[in-house]
Amino acid sequence: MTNRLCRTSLLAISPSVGTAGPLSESESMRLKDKVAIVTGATRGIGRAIAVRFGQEGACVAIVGRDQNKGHETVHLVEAAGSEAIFVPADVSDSIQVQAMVDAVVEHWGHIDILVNNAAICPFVGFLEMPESVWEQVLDVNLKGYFLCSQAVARVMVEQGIKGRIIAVSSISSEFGGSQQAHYCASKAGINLLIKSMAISLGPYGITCNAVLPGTVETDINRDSLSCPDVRQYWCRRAPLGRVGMPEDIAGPVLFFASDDSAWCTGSMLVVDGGTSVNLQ
Ligand code: RM4
Repeated sequence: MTNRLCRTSLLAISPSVGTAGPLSESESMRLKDKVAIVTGATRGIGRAIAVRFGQEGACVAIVGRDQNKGHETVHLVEAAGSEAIFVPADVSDSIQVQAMVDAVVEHWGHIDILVNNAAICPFVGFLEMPESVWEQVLDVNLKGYFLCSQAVARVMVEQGIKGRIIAVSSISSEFGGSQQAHYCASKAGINLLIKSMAISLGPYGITCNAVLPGTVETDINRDSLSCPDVRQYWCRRAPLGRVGMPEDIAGPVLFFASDDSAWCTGSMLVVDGGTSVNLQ
């Protein structure tokens, strides 16, 4: 009797629990029928997130500037069993961002999840850094996250959707880098942007969280990781003994996109193989 009561109350709390026994494939999909936007999804971490979301049943808008690579990601999401569209946009341009959000709403009717991921990092020393490069990095990385979040949050609030906004930040938001003062500053700004948004959007049931990756095998890091000494350095620094793969970041982002993180907002989740706790 106690057990039955327990189960009844569990079912009442969580409609997704369903019947006892193993979940069917569609029931176990954590983002079934959700609509997600992933910026910078033409490659790297963004692409891995888009594919993972597709595997979990989400319809995914692939946002980026490279049409060929964007369509490649669309096909990967489709091969994972879901729907995707490529929506070209430069996230640092408010007109293009609004057009992108309008296109997603027109296509699928609503937006449940936004993953801010599009970012650049042209490595350059502080003393040599031109003002234009500083501005470009801050525009794409920080202003881009603001513009996309604001445009998507306005739709979520208007439609009464208790959505999820996730930022791919970086451990560079907490630690400096000699060749990336602009990038570190932009990522630190992203963390406080997300925390502030968590406060503003919490009353609407919208959660805002950040994932902070360490060094990941992507195009941004390709040149530096092609140097065996640099690669070895990062592998030694990480207690888990390796650099990250884009797929290592997709799981933690999925957590913040899913109902499993219902009571998380303003959270900063470091995903770096332990690199940043290994200082001594
Ligand atoms: C990462 C991490 C790496 C850096 C890249 C660009 O998040 O901080 O060390 O090379 O960003």
